[in-house]
Amino acid sequence: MTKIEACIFDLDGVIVDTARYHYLAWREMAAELGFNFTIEDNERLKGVSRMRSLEIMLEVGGITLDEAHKLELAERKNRDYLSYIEKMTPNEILPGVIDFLNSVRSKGIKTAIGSASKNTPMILDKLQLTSYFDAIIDGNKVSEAKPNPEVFLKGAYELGVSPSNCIVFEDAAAGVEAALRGGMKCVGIGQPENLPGANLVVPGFDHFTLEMLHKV
Ligand code: B16
Ligand code: MG
Repeated sequence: MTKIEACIFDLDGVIVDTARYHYLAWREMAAELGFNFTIEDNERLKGVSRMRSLEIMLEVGGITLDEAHKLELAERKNRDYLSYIEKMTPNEILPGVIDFLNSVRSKGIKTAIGSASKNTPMILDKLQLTSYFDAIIDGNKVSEAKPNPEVFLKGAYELGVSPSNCIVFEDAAAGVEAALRGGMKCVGIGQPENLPGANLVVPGFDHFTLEMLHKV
């Protein structure tokens, strides 16, 4: 049995459902560009960087643009996304998250965020969750996107815990792969068919307890 000393949480889709706001902003942009961007297409954007998300969205529409134009669109999408995020409140924290954070922290298990999002500090602030984490690694601190394990390895390093004693919670296939490549265990949040390789998949934290942590 592995001794779990740290829990590392992805943000979007694990702590809060920001995926729907990302989707609304990308869908509006696709509509302006003249094509339909479906909720199924949006699955491919989960866990990947802003620029890579734009490239996938343009690929779906069969559109090729130069770098300058892509940068402009990525910035515009982020402004639209932020207009949704600005209105977020702690009520949007996903069910069971606060109880789980409190229970692991009360046992001395460290907690970190490992997210691709450059908006992580603002989102945690809106949710009033910043103080629940001993380390916050986000898209501003990494150079390699998931499935590269950099974001989680930096989290383990900042916490002072060996990767083999960490467990990652992820809602995206790229994130599960990143955790496993980093030598960590991974609990998938969502549907098993979207999260191949995860050691366990649950629909959300209201289906996961402290007791289950040591059995993963
Ligand atoms: P931003 P996570 C990821 O966050 C999202 O899943 C992904 O859809 C998004 O493109 C990425 O953050 C970048 O977000 O535009 O806010 O920097 O799931 O790794 O917490
Ligand atoms: Mg995610």
